[in-house]
Amino acid sequence: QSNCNVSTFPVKENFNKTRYLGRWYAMAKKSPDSIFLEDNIYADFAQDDQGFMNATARGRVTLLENWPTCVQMLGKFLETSNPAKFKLKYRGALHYLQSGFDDHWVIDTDYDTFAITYTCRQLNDDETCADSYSLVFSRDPKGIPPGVHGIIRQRQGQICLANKYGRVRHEGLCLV
Ligand code: AZE
Repeated sequence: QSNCNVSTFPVKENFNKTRYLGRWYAMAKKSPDSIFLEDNIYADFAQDDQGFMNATARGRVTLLENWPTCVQMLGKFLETSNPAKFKLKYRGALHYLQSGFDDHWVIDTDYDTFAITYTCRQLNDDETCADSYSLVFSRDPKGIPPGVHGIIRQRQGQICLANKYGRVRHEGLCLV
């Protein structure tokens, strides 16, 4: 909590891609400064024939005023020397949606119930983060088991985002 230099943030040790695959529902989020997925957010992770992890994220975004619509975003995870730190190349399934290239760090996961991810889009000169987003994922859309709430809270503090999260509503919208 005291050191908010992003290079000191913990990430999952010996991250195992295979165990991470499948569907994750976002239960809480800290949004970046610009437009982002709002609610009913979930992502399906898979591995391509070259071994790269990819994901399809879905959720609602308000593109026109007062008109939230389901969007589909496609992401490919490029690997770095740290197995829990990826470069996420993403684009909208429809051309007018956003595309970009983000860091994507898996801060922690037990593969079976929860995951917490972190992205810093803009570093300050002192290597604290000026524009970040973070998602708390659950395998179960109904919620995360109480037994792991403590570890998630601890990680949120370690990435300097304690109390910065909002709940992600799930109403079964955008599901396929
Ligand atoms: C993420 C993890 C799974 C794959 C992808 C992710 C990122 C998605 C976005 C979406 C932005 C949408 C906007 C729509 C108008 C992190 C959920 C692709 C960055 C702004």
